[in-house]
Amino acid sequence: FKQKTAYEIASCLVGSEMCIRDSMKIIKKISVILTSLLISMGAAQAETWNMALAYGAGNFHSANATEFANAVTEKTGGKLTIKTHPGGSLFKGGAILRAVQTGQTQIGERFMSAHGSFDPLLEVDSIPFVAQTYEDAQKLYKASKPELVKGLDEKGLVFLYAVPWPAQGLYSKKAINSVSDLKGLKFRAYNSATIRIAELTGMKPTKLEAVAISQAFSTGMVESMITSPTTGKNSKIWENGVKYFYDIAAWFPKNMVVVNKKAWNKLDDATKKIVMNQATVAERKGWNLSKQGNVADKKALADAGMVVGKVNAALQSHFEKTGATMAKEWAGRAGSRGQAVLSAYK
Ligand code: PCA
Repeated sequence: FKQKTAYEIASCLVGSEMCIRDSMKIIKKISVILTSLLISMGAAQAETWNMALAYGAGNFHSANATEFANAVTEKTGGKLTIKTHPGGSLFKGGAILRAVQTGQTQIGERFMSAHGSFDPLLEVDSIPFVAQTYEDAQKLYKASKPELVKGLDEKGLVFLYAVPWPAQGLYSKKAINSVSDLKGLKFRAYNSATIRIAELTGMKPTKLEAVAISQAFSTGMVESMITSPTTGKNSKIWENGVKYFYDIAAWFPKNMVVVNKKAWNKLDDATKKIVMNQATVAERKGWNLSKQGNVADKKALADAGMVVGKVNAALQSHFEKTGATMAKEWAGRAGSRGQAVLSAYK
């Protein structure tokens, strides 16, 4: 068909009579060829997704996400290229979920428990003392995942995978030996749960993204925080006058990777399958990296000269009471969905 049309076009160029006679027919054939060419180009059209990451390139979540992105790009033969943008360079942490939801970018990783107003279930992994080991964190994840995925789906987001941070502990410039040592401390918070802990223990919270930690401590804007040994290590927190890390292992909050649903629906089934398979791989790798960091990064704090230890019994029970209050408050916000998730976990 193409050869014949080419011959007809050529005969037009030399001004044959056939061309003049059949010009309409030939134009139609040319348009059929052009259209089919365009359609086949469209089907093979490569998609590029920009992946917004809040944490620095050296962070294990970002490194894991970059491996995931590269694996998808490679395994789809470039049909779907994912480019990562670490350190909040595309969108700041607090803006990522909304940016993905509204399609300003196609994919992003976000700290789940900072979005209780989006869905209270996203906060389930930050209720203090509910899950204090990786094993329990995994169980809580399993129990909450179906409901979480559903909640995100209803809001136009496709869930890919979630990875926990190492256990959350208390950092402070000065030693904390009693409940009264907490009073009035300028405290860096990262979600509603950490703001609430500060309120219930008499500290003064300021909510800040992880990328702002070093500066906030060095300028004296804050003097304590609760986060992982990893985030303390990545912020070289000892360089900003922070001497103490209390390993209370209060909870294991997670980051999740989500995709804009419209962008997702543009993919063909084979590509979707590759993305989901690589998400499973990334989730497994991420949990292992987190476990390794939970040990190695605590050691790094100690190696840098920080005092790494536990809080005393009176403080421990004070934090546990605070946790119990917060669990009740959360149950009130999360309603029957939350109740169902917690009973499944238990
Ligand atoms: N690091 C992040 C969230 C939890 C963590 O361990 C932060 O401090 O913002």
